[in-house]
Amino acid sequence: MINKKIEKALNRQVVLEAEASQYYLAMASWAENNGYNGVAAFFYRHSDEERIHMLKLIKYINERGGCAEISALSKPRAHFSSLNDIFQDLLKQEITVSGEINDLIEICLKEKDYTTHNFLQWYVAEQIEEEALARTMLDKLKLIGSDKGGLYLFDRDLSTFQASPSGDGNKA
Ligand code: OFO
Repeated sequence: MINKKIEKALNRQVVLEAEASQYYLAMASWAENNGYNGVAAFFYRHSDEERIHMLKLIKYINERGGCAEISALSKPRAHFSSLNDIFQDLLKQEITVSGEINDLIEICLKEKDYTTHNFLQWYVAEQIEEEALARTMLDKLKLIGSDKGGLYLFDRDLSTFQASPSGDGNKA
């Protein structure tokens, strides 16, 4: 059984994962409307993965005797100036989520909730992967610069690129 502090902290994480899913959906839509269909496919998949992360939390809260809350979400940013802009935002978002996961881990330790602490290790590993991925994409874009051929290939490669190899939430 989780205590109220843990329940509240986990419910906050539900919101963050849901918002991440919405942010990436907005990024996918922008990319699709700007001719980057590969980047759009990447963000549509990433958005789905974040939703799975959210669902995993909801099920955990309920299974452990808590009550998962479904909250209103903030409106995501809809316009971006470039692919670099979008991937900068992706990195920023993932860094924020990593920080929140670390805070959650700290609360678990304070509350001596080792079961939730253990459950959250999957999220810790996931965040490391996702931050690294965003940095790799930014490095690639830096190399490409304004080369149109390079941007074409970048977009094409992303159409089949898995946002996170373990991001389906089922391999935890
Ligand atoms: Fe939910 O994995 Fe990133 O945010």
